Amino acid sequence: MSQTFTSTNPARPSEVVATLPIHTAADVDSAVARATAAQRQWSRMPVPARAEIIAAIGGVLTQRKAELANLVSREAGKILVEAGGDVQEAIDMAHYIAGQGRNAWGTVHPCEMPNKFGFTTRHPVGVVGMITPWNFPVAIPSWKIFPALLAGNGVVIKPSEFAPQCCEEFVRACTDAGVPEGLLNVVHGFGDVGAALTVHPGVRAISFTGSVETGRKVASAAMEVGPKLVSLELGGKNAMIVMDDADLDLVVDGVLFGAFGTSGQRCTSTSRLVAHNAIVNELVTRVAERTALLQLGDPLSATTDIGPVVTQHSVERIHQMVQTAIAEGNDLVIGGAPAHIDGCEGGAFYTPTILRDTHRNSYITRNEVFGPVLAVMEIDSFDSAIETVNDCEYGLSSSIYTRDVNQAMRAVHELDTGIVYINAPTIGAEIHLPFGGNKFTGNGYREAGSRGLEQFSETKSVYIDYSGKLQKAQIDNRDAIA
Ligand code: UN1
Repeated sequence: MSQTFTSTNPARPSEVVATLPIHTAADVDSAVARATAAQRQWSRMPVPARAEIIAAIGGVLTQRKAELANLVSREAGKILVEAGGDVQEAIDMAHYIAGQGRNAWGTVHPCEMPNKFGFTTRHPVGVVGMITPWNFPVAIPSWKIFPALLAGNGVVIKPSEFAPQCCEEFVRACTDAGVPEGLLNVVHGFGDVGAALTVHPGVRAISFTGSVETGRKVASAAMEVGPKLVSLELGGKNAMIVMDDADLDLVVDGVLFGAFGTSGQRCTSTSRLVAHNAIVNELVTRVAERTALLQLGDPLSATTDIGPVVTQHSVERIHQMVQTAIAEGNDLVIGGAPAHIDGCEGGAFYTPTILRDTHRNSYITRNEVFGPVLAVMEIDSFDSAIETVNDCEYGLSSSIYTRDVNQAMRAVHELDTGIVYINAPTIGAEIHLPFGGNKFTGNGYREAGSRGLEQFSETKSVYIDYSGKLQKAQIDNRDAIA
């Protein structure tokens, strides 16, 4: 009988959501063996046939959307509309990836010499190991699992111990829709299970989403035993620029959603507000007024705007970071305290928090909080805004509010982030565009969109010579021309 652990409701920790096994390295071994055995057959199926199964998963998820959203809300603490969005993102991903199964699978190229041409095609890597976070417990597994399956791989996924049941139910939807037995496996537990998966010789690619600290360990451990493809999707310290010509009504709505949506626990959450000094006072006043009206509470209740953060430990960490900012001289505008909610005993609630007078070297503008905390910085020009945003070790998402199209387009070129929004907050990426970032945010891969298959497939370049003679590249064609 294996040992077990429980996942609990962040809003009411006494409520156990699920009890799951703590898997061991031996369980990881069997999961990889099952995936390896099933992958052979799967990789021989035509890509459009694999795509049809992924489309069917989209159908099952659609039928189960309400039920799954309820689980996401109870296990990850998201308010219901956002929990529905999490599931919807996986549905969108299923249909997008299914479509890619009937799309180009490579490129065709003319060759240097007559009667010869070249093309590229994709091949599966084999078995892919995935380590996923709790903050998008359905969407993020879908970004990884669907392209990995389409590319012809087997999968072993280790979800976060804080949202394991969401992954279980997601994988159940996949197998109910026709994913063959053994191809897609879940292992549960803590860091040592992720570590066993990372270094497993049968795992040819590792796809990790989480903190920079763990990402570093995953990458170095994987490369020690490599060769492996390692794709990392790590932190962010996303900034929103507000210029003096911005539509402030629009900005206020955008700040509230970007900074406090999902309790600030998206990799893409707006955590720096880089505001022009001509409008900063009015903007902060208006955002603070609206923040004061936000209802913190049970995420299952329709009147709640902001749910809990993931754990009590997270509350303590966030509070510690806010205290450090205040001790450094930053001005607390609103929030800055854990909260108690009636009917949610022991719930992990933190009040939405705004800090002012922060600058480029402040602790709070350089470190990812992963909670509802916004640091306001003042700038006096477009150039200083860009410099301020780019002076950061992360490069995931950024945004600019301006009515000046020239300024907006310059920002697109100059912001050093993988995602840029114009007149919208830093969150809300759609799955048919590549998702990911620069600098410490990742290692060059992108998830979803046209590049989503890259981390799960190898490109093969093929040359076909039908001239019936030996043709020497770089040599014969030159002779012919001379
Ligand atoms: C994440 O925070 O890890 O762009 C993913 C967004 C969502 C995905 C966020 N569609 O905000």
